[in-house]
Amino acid sequence: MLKLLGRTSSINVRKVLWACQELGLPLEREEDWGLGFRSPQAPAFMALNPNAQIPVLIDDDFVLWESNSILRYLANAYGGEAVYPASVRQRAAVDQWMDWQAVELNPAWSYVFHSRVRKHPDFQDPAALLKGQVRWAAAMGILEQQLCKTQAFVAGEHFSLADIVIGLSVNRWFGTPFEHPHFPAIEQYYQRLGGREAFELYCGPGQP
Ligand SMILES: N[C@@H](CCC(=O)N[C@@H](CS)C(=O)NCC(=O)O)C(=O)O
Repeated sequence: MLKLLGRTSSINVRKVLWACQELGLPLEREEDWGLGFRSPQAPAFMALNPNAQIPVLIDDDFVLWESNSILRYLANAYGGEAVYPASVRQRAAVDQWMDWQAVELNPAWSYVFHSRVRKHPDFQDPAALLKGQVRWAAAMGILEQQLCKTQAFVAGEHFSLADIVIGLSVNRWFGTPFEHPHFPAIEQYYQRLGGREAFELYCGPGQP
């Protein structure tokens, strides 16, 4: 049985939950790790992930961290070709958008999210907040262009792992209160994802 460590309020934990739902994989979850629960700095947790971060996946004696790597592992190990295509180029496109989410988009929202959602006292500088909003919107502008091209999903006409990580990121965009620029293709994409069962479970009000 697959086991997942991490609180469901974490966007990175919800990536794994969404992927398991798409792949029809049963999952046992240890809720009480992360912000508001047991600290991932605990030696028992750090023995699993030295970064002291959630999520961590345990599959028998195999331990894996980094949410996007976990998604790729699940698709590779459990017949996920429908969401992680075998074709080298199609797969590379999925990887590209997953990596972009992790290294470009995720850092772009950091200040605004900590300020407006977490309401962290260290993230309340108005100039830095404005700068963060501009940076986040610029990254979302890149996504808008891509969705204008595909008119469907992030890496093309079919739903893929990239849509799990980008879908949750778009959900965070709409769930973070500030004046958003209007991105029609992203709005349509968000509605398109709304037809999926996992989206109803892991996105939406109260789960930015
Ligand atoms: N690159 C990592 C980032 C993981 C990450 O930032 N996890 C956050 C939650 S989203 C965390 O562990 N926060 C500390 C905590 O909840 O105590 C991944 O994608 O798995």
